[in-house]
Amino acid sequence: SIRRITRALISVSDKSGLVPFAEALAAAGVEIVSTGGTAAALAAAGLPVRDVAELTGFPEMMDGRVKTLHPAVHGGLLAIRDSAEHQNSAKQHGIEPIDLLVVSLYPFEATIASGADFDTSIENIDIGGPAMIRAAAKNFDGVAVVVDPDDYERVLAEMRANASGTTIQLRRRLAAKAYARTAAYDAAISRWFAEVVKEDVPTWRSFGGRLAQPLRYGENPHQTAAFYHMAPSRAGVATAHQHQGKELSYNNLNDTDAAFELVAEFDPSKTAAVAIIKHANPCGVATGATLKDAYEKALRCDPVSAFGGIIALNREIDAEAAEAMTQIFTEVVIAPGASDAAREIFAAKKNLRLLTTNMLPDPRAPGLLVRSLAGGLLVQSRDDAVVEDFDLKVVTKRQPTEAEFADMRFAFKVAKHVKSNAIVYARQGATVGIGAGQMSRVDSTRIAAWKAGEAAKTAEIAEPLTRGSVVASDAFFPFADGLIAAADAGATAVIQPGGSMRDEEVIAAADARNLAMVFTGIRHFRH
Ligand code: 93A
Repeated sequence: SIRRITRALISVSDKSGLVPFAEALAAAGVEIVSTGGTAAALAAAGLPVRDVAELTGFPEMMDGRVKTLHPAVHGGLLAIRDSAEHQNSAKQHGIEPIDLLVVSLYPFEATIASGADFDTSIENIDIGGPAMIRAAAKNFDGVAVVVDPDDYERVLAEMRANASGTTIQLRRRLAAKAYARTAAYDAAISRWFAEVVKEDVPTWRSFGGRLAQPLRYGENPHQTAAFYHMAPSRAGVATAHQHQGKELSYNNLNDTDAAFELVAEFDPSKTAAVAIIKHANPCGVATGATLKDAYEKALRCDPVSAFGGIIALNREIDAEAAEAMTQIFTEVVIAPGASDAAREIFAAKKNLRLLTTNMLPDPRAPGLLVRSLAGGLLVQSRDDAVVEDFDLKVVTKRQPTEAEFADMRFAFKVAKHVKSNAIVYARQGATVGIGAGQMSRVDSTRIAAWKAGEAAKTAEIAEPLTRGSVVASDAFFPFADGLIAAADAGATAVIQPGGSMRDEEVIAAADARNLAMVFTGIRHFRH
């Protein structure tokens, strides 16, 4: 619904854009109430303004620490407009409604950035401002809250269009932004304070996490680390139950997450699937009729690397799969569940950590990924693209066979979970060669084929398993060389995003070797 603005409380440290905004409000007949410095700035510009002290009946005191912390202010912000009881209380106590709150907080972030001393930093922690912002945002149904001068024009535009009123849609958006502002503000304060008191692993972390597990160390023993849980929206490592084994380490947790996200790509009602992970990259992934079958196929891809690996499965683990997995040393096993018989088999391996989650995460679910870099955070939506949803375009003269199509989809799914540049050879629902994390695509292609050759030697197979395989590339081949290397290794079909300037050259090279190739139009970089 539309709510008319008749009274605004403006209390801003950042006074940019203040005067023209207040002028427009005054011209629309809005009464303006302000705190000391803001009121002075408005009065100096010749605008009518009421001092907040007049509203509260108290002067600003204690160096301004107490200015707006009063029922006359908070009642005016919090009273529910459509509640007779709230309106009665307001009337009884002489509380006037405030329909618009405009606050810019004490510049705490800028103060610490300037290298201010401890006492100055403390004095720049705003108390009354966040209290008002949170109150107004909670009462978004009746109050518009502005925490950023960039939003002044948006509010004025709505007021012009709605006879001095704002829409519920705008008020909700402003409320969401308001809570983001107070959260970020408190985050900055808590980060600074934790540094001052030198607390390495606080129980609550300013990004909204709660300490779940202090870790012995991080990626390396000289780094400190901890595992924090956020309000979980997906099944995964953070929601898993650990049945046995030592405490998980930082690297274990990271690898287990990579393994479980990968195996969750395979619908357990259609196929069993197993992924073996080392250093956050898969060293073998396979589907199969049973988990044991899938595990043995996955292991064959790179049995040397699989030692000490992390295994994820997409179904409840049965005894025969548990038996197969305990033949070599494994750090962690994660699955939606494990049968009693399987649990008993694992119990004999004291060091193996067994985790179950009850369910698989949905690969199509939305979500945000956050990574830190010096002085900032990179935030992106998770890669929720799933190959079954793509329109695969055949670009070669030869059409892929049904078997090639199935293996191409499988290989592309795996490639999504391999660090770039990623090349995955697959045959009969199993990876047979994986090239990860190389700076050039052609190197990944050659390394994957070379590893397949090594695996064939270990298994005493005459031919590397890349003969008659398909190959997936997480991004386009910039030149024909990578594709030619894959053809030389014995691949008969290629799946890749396409979109290179030299696509025609790459397609011609495929046609010349009778390869079938499809373009996905979707890229799966992962770093
Ligand atoms: O010290 S405070 O936390 N105590 C308060 O009651 C209070 N009310 C508003 N700081 C308070 N404010 C802040 O004062 C506002 O958030 C704003 O940043 C600043 C505006 O002060 P002035 O109008 O005097 O420049």
